[in-house]
Amino acid sequence: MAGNSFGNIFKITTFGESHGKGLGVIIDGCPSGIPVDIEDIQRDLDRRRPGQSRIVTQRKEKDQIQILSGIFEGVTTGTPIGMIILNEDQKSRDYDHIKDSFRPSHADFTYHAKYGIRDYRGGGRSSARETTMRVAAGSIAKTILKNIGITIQGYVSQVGSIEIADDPESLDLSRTEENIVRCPDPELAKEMEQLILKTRKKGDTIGGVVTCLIKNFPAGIGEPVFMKLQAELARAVMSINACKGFEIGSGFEGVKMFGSEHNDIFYTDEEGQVKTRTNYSGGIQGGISNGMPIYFRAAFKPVATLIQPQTSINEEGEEITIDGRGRHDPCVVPRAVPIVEAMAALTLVDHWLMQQRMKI
Ligand code: EPS
Repeated sequence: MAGNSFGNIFKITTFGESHGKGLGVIIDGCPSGIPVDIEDIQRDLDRRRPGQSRIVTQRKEKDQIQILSGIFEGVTTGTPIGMIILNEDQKSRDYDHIKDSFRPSHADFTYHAKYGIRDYRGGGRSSARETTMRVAAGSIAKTILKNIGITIQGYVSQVGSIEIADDPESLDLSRTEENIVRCPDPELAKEMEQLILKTRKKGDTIGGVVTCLIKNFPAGIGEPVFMKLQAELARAVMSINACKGFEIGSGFEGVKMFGSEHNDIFYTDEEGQVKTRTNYSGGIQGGISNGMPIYFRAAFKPVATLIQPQTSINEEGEEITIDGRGRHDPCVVPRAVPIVEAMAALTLVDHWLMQQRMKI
C-alpha cells in the first residue's frame, strides 16, 4: 500500500509500528558534504519524546537515534541515509481489550476498513511514534536550511481556548523551550499547563494549535500550479497525526478584512531588498515565496483515547463499552512542535533543492 514516502528530491520513507521492534527512515536524495551532528538530531527527538514531562504520555522511551548509513566522518556522502530507533517500553496488554473493537475517532476502524488487518497494539502504524522518524529526517533538513540562513521555529500558540493573541514576529520565540508546554508566553504557558493537568485528571483530552515561523526563506521558490508552496506545506503538516486544520498568513481571519486592508504593500528597504509593509500573505503569493517570513498555524484535535468508558462497536457491529486504558497524551501540541518544524523543513528543503536543480 502506498503513502509512506514524502518528498521529490529530498525523499524520505518511514517504517515501523508503535509496539514493533522499532522505527526507521531512509532519506534518498540528501546532498553530499552536509555536516551532520547526531546531537542535533537527538535534541529534536528529545523535544518530541514521550515521558518528557508531567503533561504528556508516560511511556518511557529513550528514542536514541542510530545512524546506519549515508554519513561518514560526520558528513553526508550522498548515499541513502538510514536511521532507526528501537522501541523499549511497549505495554501491549493495555490494548488486548480493543483487539476486536474500535475506539471512537481513533484510526482503529478506518485501518480495519482499509487493510482488513491491523496491529492494534499502541495504534500500530497509526501511532504518533511514527513521527520520530519525520523528526530525525527533518533535523537533517533543518541543518541544510540553517547552513543557508533559514530558520524554522514552532511554538504552542493555543490550548483549548487559551490563546496567544500576538503575531509570531512580535514574540520572543527564544523563550519557547523554557516551559514544558512550549509556549513563548510564560504566563499563558502556566495557564495552559493547568488546563492540560485538569483535563488529564478527568481522563479527558484537549486540542491546541502549533504556530510555525520560517525566516530568511528566499523569494521565488514554489511550483505552481498544483505544487504551490502553501499547498505543499498544508499537505505535509496535515499528514501529522491528529492535525485537523491548517492556515497560512491571515488564514480564516483574513475573510473579515477588506482587500484595501489586507493587501501587503511593497517597498524596497535600505539594502535594496523587496519587502512588504504587512505580511497577511504569510510569505507566499501565487504559490511562490516572496522573501517575507512564512508563518502558518496547525490545529490539533483532542486525542481520541480517553481514560474513561466510551460507547462504541466491535468488528461484528455490536454495541459495546470501551474502557479507557494505557498511557496517552492529554494534549498533543507540546510534543507536536518539533514534528511541525520537521514537516516544514522537509517541504522547504525539497523545494529549495528543486529550484537549485532548475538553475543548472
Ligand atoms: C499512541 C498511544 C500511546 C502513546 C503513543 C501514541 O502509546 P502506548 O500506549 O504504547 O504508550 O504513548 O505515543 C508515543 C509512544 C510516542 O512516542 O509518540 C497512539 O495511539 O497514537
